[in-house]
Amino acid sequence: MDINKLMSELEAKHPGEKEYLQAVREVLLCVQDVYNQHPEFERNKIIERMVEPDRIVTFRVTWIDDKGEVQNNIGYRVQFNNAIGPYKGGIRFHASVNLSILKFLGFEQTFKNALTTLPMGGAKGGSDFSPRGKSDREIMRFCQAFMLGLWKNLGPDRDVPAGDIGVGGREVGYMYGMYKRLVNQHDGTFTGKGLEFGGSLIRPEATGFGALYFVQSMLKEKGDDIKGKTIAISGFGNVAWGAALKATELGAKVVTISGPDGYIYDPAGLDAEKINYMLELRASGNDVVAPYADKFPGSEFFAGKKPWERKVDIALPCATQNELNGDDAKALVANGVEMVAEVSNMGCTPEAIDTFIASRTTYAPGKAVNAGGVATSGLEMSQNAMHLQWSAEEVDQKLHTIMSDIHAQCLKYGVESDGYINYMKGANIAGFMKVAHAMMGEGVC
Ligand code: 2IT
Repeated sequence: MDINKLMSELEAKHPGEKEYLQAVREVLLCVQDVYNQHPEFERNKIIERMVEPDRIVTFRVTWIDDKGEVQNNIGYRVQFNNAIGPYKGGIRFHASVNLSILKFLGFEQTFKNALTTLPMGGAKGGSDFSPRGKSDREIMRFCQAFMLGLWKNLGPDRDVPAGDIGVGGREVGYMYGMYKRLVNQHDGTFTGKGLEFGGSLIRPEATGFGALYFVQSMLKEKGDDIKGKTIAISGFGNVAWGAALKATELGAKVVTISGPDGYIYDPAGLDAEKINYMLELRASGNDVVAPYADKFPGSEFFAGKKPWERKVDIALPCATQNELNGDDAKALVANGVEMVAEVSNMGCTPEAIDTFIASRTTYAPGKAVNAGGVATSGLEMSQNAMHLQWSAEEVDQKLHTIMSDIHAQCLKYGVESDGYINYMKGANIAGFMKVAHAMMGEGVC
């Protein structure tokens, strides 16, 4: 594999798609050695086929706001790879959404879904629509208009979307409701649905819970335990909430959360009331965390800053891509951080990852750490297909098993000669091998 040649060809074909090119480069660097041991991959142009999405659907989303004005947004669905199973992946509503971001997410999703052990291909969708400050009716009208553009490409064995940034249970409900009307079938296409209409117990918690189970596995591997550890979390959405909930339950102390406005430092640590308050902050639709400091004395708000300047044992980026850069990584390492687990997709920049690996800081990538979310989506699909509903205990137990299986896959391919576990390498190779073998088995098509 000639990475420089592959990358310059991709850059020429897709100029300026920086997040997509970043995600591809990371995977290529990790898999090149294994790839070179398989001349049949090269002969079948596996990598050239894998880095290109199967299909991209783009559509205009027109809706009417509360003032009666016509609004236009762009909708996308990137169906990346369905070698392993039907396309599966979330939908993101955020002003920053563009094709590069959705392609990087769809690409990552393909390997992540492979790691879950469940039969799911990779996809991602979304819109540049910003939910910030929108009324409930506006959100509903937007979701319905979005579905009008996308429904024909979906189906339980074709493509099953879910939530992501800006898309939670409410938005999934509005989209699924419209989809159901259009196809005249209640076929479960969408995960993260309400419990009354096919949703799975534990799905809202699953990304954060799964991440903490993965962190527990990593700590156990080092002969360590999570009890008493201090944790910096970024973000305050669904993922940060689930992570804070489980970390606290396991006896760790979460001392930060953050938003686009800055971060909160709460030396006393989050508790049940404070974690619930995250949901209130989110539901306000204002996308800010500053009010936390007014509500909980002893905590402090740092405007325009990121939580990575704090001395903590474990850092859990839970907000968005590239939220932790090289300087942030240096600050964390200088403060003696023991472990960094990306809960957001591609939460760390390449410079940050290099810093962690060079300093032998335990670091794990999003596609391993946050796979519990989509894994539980896979469990929701199974329940829908069987027309039944599992108990929370049953789902949680399966989630546990899947996360330790992912950890084992990382170990299989990620242990370096000095004993350092390179989780990035392990996760990328394990995910890649499964997709590559599936593609080989299905022939050149
Ligand atoms: O990034 C992700 O894995 C998700 N947003 C969840 C995808 C899913 O289909 O549950």
